[in-house]
Amino acid sequence: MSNGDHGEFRGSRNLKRLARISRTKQDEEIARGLELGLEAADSINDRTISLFSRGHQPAFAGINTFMKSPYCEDVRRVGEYEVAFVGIPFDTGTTYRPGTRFGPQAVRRISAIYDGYSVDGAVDLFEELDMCDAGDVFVIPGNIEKTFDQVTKAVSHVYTSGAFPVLCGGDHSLGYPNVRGIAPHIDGNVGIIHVDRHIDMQDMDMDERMHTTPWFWTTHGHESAELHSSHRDHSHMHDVGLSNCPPKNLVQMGIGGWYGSRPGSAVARERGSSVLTMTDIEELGIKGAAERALELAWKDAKAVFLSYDIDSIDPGFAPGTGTPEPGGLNPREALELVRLIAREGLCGMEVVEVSPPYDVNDNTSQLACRVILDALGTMVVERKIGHRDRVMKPES
Ligand SMILES: [Mn+2]
Repeated sequence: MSNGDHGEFRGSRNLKRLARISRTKQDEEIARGLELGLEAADSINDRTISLFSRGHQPAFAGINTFMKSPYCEDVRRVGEYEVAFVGIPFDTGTTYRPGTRFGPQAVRRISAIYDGYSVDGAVDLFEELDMCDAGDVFVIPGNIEKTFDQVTKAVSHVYTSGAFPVLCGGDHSLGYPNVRGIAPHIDGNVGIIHVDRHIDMQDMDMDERMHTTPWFWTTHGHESAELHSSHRDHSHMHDVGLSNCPPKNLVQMGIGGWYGSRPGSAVARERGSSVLTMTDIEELGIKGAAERALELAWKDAKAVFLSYDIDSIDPGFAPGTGTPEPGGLNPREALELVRLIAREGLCGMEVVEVSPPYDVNDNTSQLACRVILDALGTMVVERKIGHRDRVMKPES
C-alpha cells in the first residue's frame, strides 16, 4: 500500500511527523561549530557555516567517527549514550579472503554521507537518538582466542553500561564473543536471528574457531561436543554453548549456495536450529519470512540479537566480502527484512564480513551502514531505543 490514512501518501504523512521533531541538536551543532571552528570568512552569507568544519557538513570533510557522532574516548562514559558503535577490526577468523579488519573504518567513512534524517522511515536519528562511537576494541591479530576474550569483555562493558551495542566487524567468528558479552546479562533466553548465505555452525574449521563456527559455540548442545573429542584437549574450549542461548531460538536466514555448509549443517540438524534457505524466503516473501523468524526467535525468549552477515546480500550489490555467494537478497529485500526484525526490539546487533579491499565504490560498506541505520531507525520509531517522546511535539 502506498497510501496511508485518508488517502494520503506515506511520504507526505511522514513529512508532517518529521516537522514535529525538535531541531535542538542541529542548533547545538551549529553553535559548537562556530565556537570551536571559528566564524566563516566575510564573503560567506550563511553565518551558520564555520571556518573549520566541526559537524556533519561537508559530508566529505572532517574527522570521521560513525555518523560523525561524538567519539567516546573515555569509554567509562559510554553509558551516557543510548547507542554505541563499536568497531572490531579482526579478520584472523577468515577462511577465504581476509580484509574485514578494515570494515569498521570503511563503514565509518561512508556513514558520513548520512545526516540521520529519513523521509521514508519518518525518523530523525540525529535528534531522536544519542549515539556515540566508542572506537575499536583492541583485537590481537593472529590470536583468535585472546581476541574473543577482549571482545567479550568490551561488549559486556558497553552492554552493562546501558548503551545499545552496534558491533561492526570484522569477520563472523565474532558472533560468539559478541553474544557472550551480552547473553550472560540477560535474565532469560536469548534468541538469535542470523542472516547469512552460510550456516556458520561447525565446531572447528582448520583446527580453530574460525568464522564458520560462531553458532556452534554460542548455542548450547553439550552432547554435540562429543562430535569432536579434541575439544577436551583445548582448555579454552570447554564452554560449548551459552546456557541461555538454546538452538531452538536460533533462526538462520538466507542460507544457500555451494560453499562450506556440510559440517555446519550436521550440527544445525542435530541441535534443531531453524534454517530458512533463500528459496524459503522467496516462497514466504520477506514479510512472511520475517514473521516466522520473529516467532521462532522470540519463543519463550527475553531478548533477540541480530547477527547480520553482509554476504547475505548478492555479491552483485555487495562484492566487498570475504566469502561471496551469488543468489542472495537484493538490497531492498535485505533492508525490509532488517526493519521488520528490528520492530520487536533487539538487545544488540552485529554487522560482519565487510571486506573493503574487495569492495567497489564503497557499495558494501554503505549497505552495512544502511543495515545499522534501518535497524536503529525502526527501533526509535517503535520506541525501543532513543527519546522520541522528549523531542517530538504532540500532534496538534
Ligand atoms: Mn557468510
